[in-house]
Amino acid sequence: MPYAGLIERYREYLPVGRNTRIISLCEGSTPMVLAHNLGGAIHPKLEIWLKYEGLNPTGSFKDRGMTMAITKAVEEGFQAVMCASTGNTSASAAAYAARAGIKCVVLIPDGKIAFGKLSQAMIHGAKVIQVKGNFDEALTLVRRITETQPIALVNSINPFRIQGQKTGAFEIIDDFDGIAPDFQAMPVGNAGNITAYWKGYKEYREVGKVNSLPRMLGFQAAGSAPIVLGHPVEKPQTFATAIRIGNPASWASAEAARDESGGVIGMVTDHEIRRAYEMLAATEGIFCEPASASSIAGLVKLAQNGYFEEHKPRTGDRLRVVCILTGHGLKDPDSAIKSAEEPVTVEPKEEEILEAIGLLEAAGV
Ligand code: AN7
Repeated sequence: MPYAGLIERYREYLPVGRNTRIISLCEGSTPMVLAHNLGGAIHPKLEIWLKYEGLNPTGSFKDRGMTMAITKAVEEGFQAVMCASTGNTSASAAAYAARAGIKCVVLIPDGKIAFGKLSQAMIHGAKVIQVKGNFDEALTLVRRITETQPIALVNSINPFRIQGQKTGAFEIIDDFDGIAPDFQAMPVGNAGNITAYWKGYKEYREVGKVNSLPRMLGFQAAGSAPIVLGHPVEKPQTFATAIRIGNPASWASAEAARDESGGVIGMVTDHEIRRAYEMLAATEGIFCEPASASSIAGLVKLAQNGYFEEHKPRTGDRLRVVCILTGHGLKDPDSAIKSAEEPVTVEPKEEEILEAIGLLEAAGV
């Protein structure tokens, strides 16, 4: 049978019954790409693997949680779901709700979500409401409304979201034949995903699928770094709009993941994120969205600060790092176009094209 999505793959670890109607778009089982150009350049001791979550059906890791959240909302009899979102959650919720045949309402910060994500929520038929405020304010409203209305909340405070997203950790362990990477690096926004991965790793250890656990490395954007600063950020800023979040709902469990794993939650500037974003695209052929590149930017920063010197590889002679590239670059074409060189425009003539690519003399024209 064709691949049927992550609930089928990891059914025994998920709260679904034999008769549960699974709402799936065949998410999960994403590629793990070895960053053979970038790895050594960041630090010779590192072997960096890129878990390309942008290849999920709606282009982000949110689909892992959404297949579970929508499956359970339908099972519980809900006719509508709702979320606040910096973009990807709304795209995913809209798609899975469409597939389930239920309504979806999304609250997004006015003007602060990437265009690809907005287009997804719209085309899948969600009711899109732009709030003149930030994500944190929108989430507060969604929490309040779903407490009294017959609408299921599908943000990551919904425990089924975390259940679905923990399968990312299972896949990593399965890909490496039961050996945990030394480190896992990822962006941190509302902190659901770091919570979910850590839960997944620990559960896999409990059932004997793995003996050791990775150190969790989470990265926030410097303008939106509440966990690093130790207090909420009232007006979060960053061009990586996916993680423009000032008061993460899963703050405490993100700190627990960091502390229990002996990891780090750090911050990276927009400039550092942009460099990492460009480097990944230019040297590995991997196009992720800006927020996702913060994981690479964070590794660069830790390497520069000598962080990896104090650690010994679990296996082999290099430290194995898995970077979670949470969203696809096509989500945010505006950021790519702003980052890269502008195309040239020429007349439809051979010599103009040869000149544009610097081959005019070589061609002897
Ligand atoms: C590409 O869509 O919060 O720390 O509303 O889209 O689990 O929040 C997105 C977050 C990282 C951070 N990378 O994950 C939303 C939303 C991408 C993201 C994060 C998000 P969490």
